[in-house]
Amino acid sequence: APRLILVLGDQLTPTLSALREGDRTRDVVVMAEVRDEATYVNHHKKKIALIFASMRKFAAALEEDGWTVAYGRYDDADTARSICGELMRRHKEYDADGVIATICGEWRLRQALDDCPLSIETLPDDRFITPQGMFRDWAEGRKSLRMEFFYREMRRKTGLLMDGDDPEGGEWNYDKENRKPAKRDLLMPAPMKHEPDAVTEEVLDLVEREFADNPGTLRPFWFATDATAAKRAASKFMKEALPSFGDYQDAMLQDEPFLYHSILSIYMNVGFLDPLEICEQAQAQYRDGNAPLNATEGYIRQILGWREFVRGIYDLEGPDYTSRNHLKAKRDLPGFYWTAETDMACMSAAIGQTLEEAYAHHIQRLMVTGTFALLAGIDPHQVHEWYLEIYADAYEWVEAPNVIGMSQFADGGLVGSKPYAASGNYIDKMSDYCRGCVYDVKTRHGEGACPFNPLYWDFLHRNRDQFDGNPRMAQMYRTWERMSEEKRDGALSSAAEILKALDEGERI
Ligand code: FAD
Ligand code: DLZ
Ligand code: SF4
Repeated sequence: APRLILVLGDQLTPTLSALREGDRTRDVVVMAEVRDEATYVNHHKKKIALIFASMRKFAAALEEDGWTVAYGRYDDADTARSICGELMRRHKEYDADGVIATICGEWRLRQALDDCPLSIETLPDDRFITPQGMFRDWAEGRKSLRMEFFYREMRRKTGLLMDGDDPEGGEWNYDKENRKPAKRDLLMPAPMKHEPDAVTEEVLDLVEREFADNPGTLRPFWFATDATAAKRAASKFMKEALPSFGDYQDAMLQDEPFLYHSILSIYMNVGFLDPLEICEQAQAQYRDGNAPLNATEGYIRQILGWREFVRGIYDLEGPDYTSRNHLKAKRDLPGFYWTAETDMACMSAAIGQTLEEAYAHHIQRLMVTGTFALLAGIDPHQVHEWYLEIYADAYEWVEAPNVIGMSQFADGGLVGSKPYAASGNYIDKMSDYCRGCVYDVKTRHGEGACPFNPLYWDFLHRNRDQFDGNPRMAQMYRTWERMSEEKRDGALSSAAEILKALDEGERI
């Protein structure tokens, strides 16, 4: 009897462990567009379109390769509601002998498959650079888990940017060179945009019909939906944008959503691009003299370091990670996260492009929408759900450590050693948003003051018992102490007004 080989929407890799284990002359690949996956949060329309179109093309490619694929379409009445339901249906249909799966990324689905009344053999997901078990071994016995030390280990293990036993150029990390504000440039690179073909158009129509009320703009839709197109996008990035990736990594510019970023997370996360190969391509650009070391090291660190590190944290911490709330933040997420209707120019830009493109780059996610939610004391679970919904690259294993951990400090400092709290000054330094804003970034409180300013002090003040002993926060508290009482009171009462306005749904 055939075995069923499960391939999920973010497992679109021909060398997936479950496919390697299967026998194409006998086994049946099961793929399905199911309600449970499409609705466990209200995904951005572009995210659903990306996944469904990519799944359909991947299934067709498998068939061309000689596989039998049992594909359940979303609008087919016979398709089950859940992955387990679909496996059960196909099990009966093919009188199958068990299921082979590659472990899924999210705890939610891992648990659903554990509860599924079928015999499922689960294989490791070796598309990550870290071998299974290595992160756990590395983490064991350490008092704190810092990305930087894990990253060095990964550099040594892979030999990426190594000069014998030493890091290339003598330093492990060139981050301090990567903090330049960007300048407008007519030759700014752009991500490769792909015309939808007939398969994608059919999916776009489906999404328009079935997910009309989901957030985000569906068209124009330009994501790659197969590995060949994704690889072309990667080559374009390596040649055109990587050389400046380092310098402008933390910069933001009005109406420039992409700057020198790669826009490759969407393709790595569905399985089209291999993270190690992408790191090797970046290294080759450096070795060939096409990209400087600070750019190449910075880029490789994001993938070899951060991406692998957060995956390890997610697996280590388990399913309750997303309900952590170390700072006990309880406020509801403001409505403008879904509409971009706010007078704060930075927030309006970051949210607006997110709704349009299902994309924002790291500093926008971290230091604009993330920092605002942190300062305003928004319930981290609501913040987590927003990020999981709204970005085309969002799966819990990568999103949650970034949101719950890095951005909202809701894990109490596991991912980051201090909260990413900052006043408007940071945004002003790294962007041109403040010039076009109704608020004044230089005013600390009172009429017309940039909301980030009083909220920043209010955040420090109300969480003092949490951070007082943190040496990385000492400077901030000393500054607060040195402020006159009048200024401190001014900041706190301005913050109270802003928070009241948020609670009452007033425009800010
Ligand atoms: P580039 O800037 O070109 O970076 C290159 C690659 O490095 C990315 O493609 C990505 O694979 C990897 N990378 C960079 N930073 C991180 C990071 N912190 N964690 C993991 N991988 C990283 N990334 C996701 O893939 N999915 C998410 O849902 C997600 N949610 C985030 C939420 C918050 C609050 C924050 C602060 C970051 C989040 N990130 C997430 C990480 C990062 O912002 C995105 O990976 C990046 O913006 C994707 O765009 P890019 O491909 O142009 O990245
Ligand atoms: C995100 C997503 C969506 C929207 N739809 C599907 C789907 O219909 N079928 C499927 O197999 N996968 C989908 N996915 C990706 C899964 O949610 C993802 O594989 C799990 O969250 C495990 O990481
Ligand atoms: Fe954002 Fe404040 Fe600058 Fe306005 S002034 S763009 S709210 S940081």
